[in-house]
Amino acid sequence: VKPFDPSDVALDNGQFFGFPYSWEDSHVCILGVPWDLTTSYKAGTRKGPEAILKASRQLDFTSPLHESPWEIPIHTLQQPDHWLPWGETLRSHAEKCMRLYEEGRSPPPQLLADVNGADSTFHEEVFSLCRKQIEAGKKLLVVGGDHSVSYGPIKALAPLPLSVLHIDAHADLRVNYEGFHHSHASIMDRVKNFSHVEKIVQVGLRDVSPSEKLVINSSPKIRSFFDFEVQKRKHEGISLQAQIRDWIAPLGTNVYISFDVDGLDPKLCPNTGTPVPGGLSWSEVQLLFWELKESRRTIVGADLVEVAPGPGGEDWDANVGARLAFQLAILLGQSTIRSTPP
Ligand SMILES: [Mn+2]
Repeated sequence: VKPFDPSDVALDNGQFFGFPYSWEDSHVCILGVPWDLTTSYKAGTRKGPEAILKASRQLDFTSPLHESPWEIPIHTLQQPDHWLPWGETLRSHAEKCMRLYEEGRSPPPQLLADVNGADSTFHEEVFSLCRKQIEAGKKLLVVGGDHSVSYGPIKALAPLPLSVLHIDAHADLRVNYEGFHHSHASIMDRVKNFSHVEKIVQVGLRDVSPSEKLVINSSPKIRSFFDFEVQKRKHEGISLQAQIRDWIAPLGTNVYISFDVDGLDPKLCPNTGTPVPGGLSWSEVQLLFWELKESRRTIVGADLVEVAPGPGGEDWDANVGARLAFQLAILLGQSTIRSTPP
């Protein structure tokens, strides 16, 4: 076998970035979770993992975050074959429920209960798979899928005390959005209720409901940095670097990054489920990653969600997603678990 050459053409070997590392040798594992049952506006994020995997072979492997990131043993896990067809069948039932809600009617309780039951079974399956990886000492990057897929990997890190850095246009703090227990729009409500999650820091927010605003204002676990406030402070002369340090300050030693791509400017993710104008620019996210590394927090897990290819298979969103996935994997690979606070 030829040794891995990071300047050579990437292999189509089923692994993210065409990396050659086996599970046994890996420190970081990537799991694609092609699931988007409850995406209310535009579906397609279930096609995210495959599109990102494909785009990831075009990357160049230098990064300000690491001297030789291609040497980080990153392995791609085989995702169970039944996930995609299962999700597609369930999605048709979920869509029926959503249509009825939009017409101001309620779906048959049994239909909704069936969708929620199967959805919960699925997320527990993701959890078990994640748990196995964590017990084997692997750091895990989950690639969605809609934002509901964060449930398994965050739950699987218990009882490790966690701070969640949540990058998103939305607060995702709705309780049971549209009757779905595992809605993408209520994932942070679920996460907030995990006892091992000590803090949630939200960045990029700009589409928040009045009820979510009440939750933010009344929950000591949550610190939210609204996009408008960030831009306003920038114009008042407070540097983004100073502001990013304010975002990182409330985070404890162990940080989980939950990255909804719609936290970014929608020109970087035009096909995501619920795009919103405004948001972080590409260079702002690079600075955030840099400051996170400099902060010496331990990145214990991460997910990248809501990336969707275009309806005709356009790969721009996946191209951006692959670069984000690479940087998240580097952040996971370069921090080791430490017992002392930063
Ligand atoms: Mn979002």
